Amino acid sequence: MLIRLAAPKDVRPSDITPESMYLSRREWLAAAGLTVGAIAGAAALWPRRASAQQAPGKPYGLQPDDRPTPWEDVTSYNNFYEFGTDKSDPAQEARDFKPLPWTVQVEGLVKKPGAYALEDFLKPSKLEDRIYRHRCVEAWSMVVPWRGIMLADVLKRAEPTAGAKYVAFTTLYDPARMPGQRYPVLRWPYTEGLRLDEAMHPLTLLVTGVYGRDLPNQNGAPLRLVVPWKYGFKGIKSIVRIRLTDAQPATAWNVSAPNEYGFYSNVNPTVDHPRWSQAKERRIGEFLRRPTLMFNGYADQVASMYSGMDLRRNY
Ligand SMILES: Nc1nc2c(c(=O)[nH]1)N[C@H]1C(S)=C(S)[C@@H](COP(=O)(O)O)O[C@H]1N2
Ligand SMILES: [Mo]
Repeated sequence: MLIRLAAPKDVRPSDITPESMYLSRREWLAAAGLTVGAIAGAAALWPRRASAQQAPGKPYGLQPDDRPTPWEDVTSYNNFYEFGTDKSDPAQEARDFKPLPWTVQVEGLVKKPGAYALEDFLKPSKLEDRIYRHRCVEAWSMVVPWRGIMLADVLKRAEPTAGAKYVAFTTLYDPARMPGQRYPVLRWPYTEGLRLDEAMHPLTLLVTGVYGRDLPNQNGAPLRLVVPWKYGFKGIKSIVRIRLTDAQPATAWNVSAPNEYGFYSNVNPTVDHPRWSQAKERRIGEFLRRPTLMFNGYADQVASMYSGMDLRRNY
């Protein structure tokens, strides 16, 4: 499906990317010695080199040959259908989106429901930098230095009642600000869900930043979910509502194509998508495809949550 949202706008003059904050002292000294002309040309190259070892954050589930994906790729190759269906659309079409002020509603089966300004929602929690693998259902992957808080922290504060079994998430619905919502590509607003134990897992993050900076709009500003052992579409962006429920919630991709996208969507190289294999993945920026790992490399931490479940049926 081809959707033209607007005439392509000029590319913004390239700002210094956040990765440049993590250049080594030697690289900074080298940079200082360069002429103005050389700096302009080299600016695009240094971040690529610097990102490999110097992204902020503690590595989680990484393999020895995993390197953080450059900032440029993380912020220009995106899925965010509210801003267009091409990978390059969100970076263009979301440029003028103003995420603040933002309100997050916590509701449903909790003792302490509430609507919070984003600052108040985040304040009691510890912000952490964590580098995670990121595997899209379309068989590409990245390694991303996220910044965020543990979803468990938010849920505990809301005090789920005994009947709470699932957590449902909803993206902002505002077609005036999210032009992709004027087209029936998915059922809007985008929704996602987790089982309560998955939501409480310490790896599950509510993300507010990438590379130590606030989330760019195209990555789901100002607040998105990241569940590193699941396909990327579980990572719902621009969240306005978190609802505790007793029944399994509807999810946008399951509603649109139930035979292709299930509720669980755990990364699983042995269960193919009906239209392609999930055995391998293309790491953005690399040429050869890599084998996909069970639970995206987080099996030690999460496999026990699914013991006794048929992962072929619960895809
Ligand atoms: N609201 C909303 N959230 C979304 C999507 C979307 O289209 N709308 N796309 C999902 C998909 S398919 C992926 S792979 C990730 C991509 O996140 P990234 O652009 O930060 O890599 O966001 C997910 N969250
Ligand atoms: Mo995806």
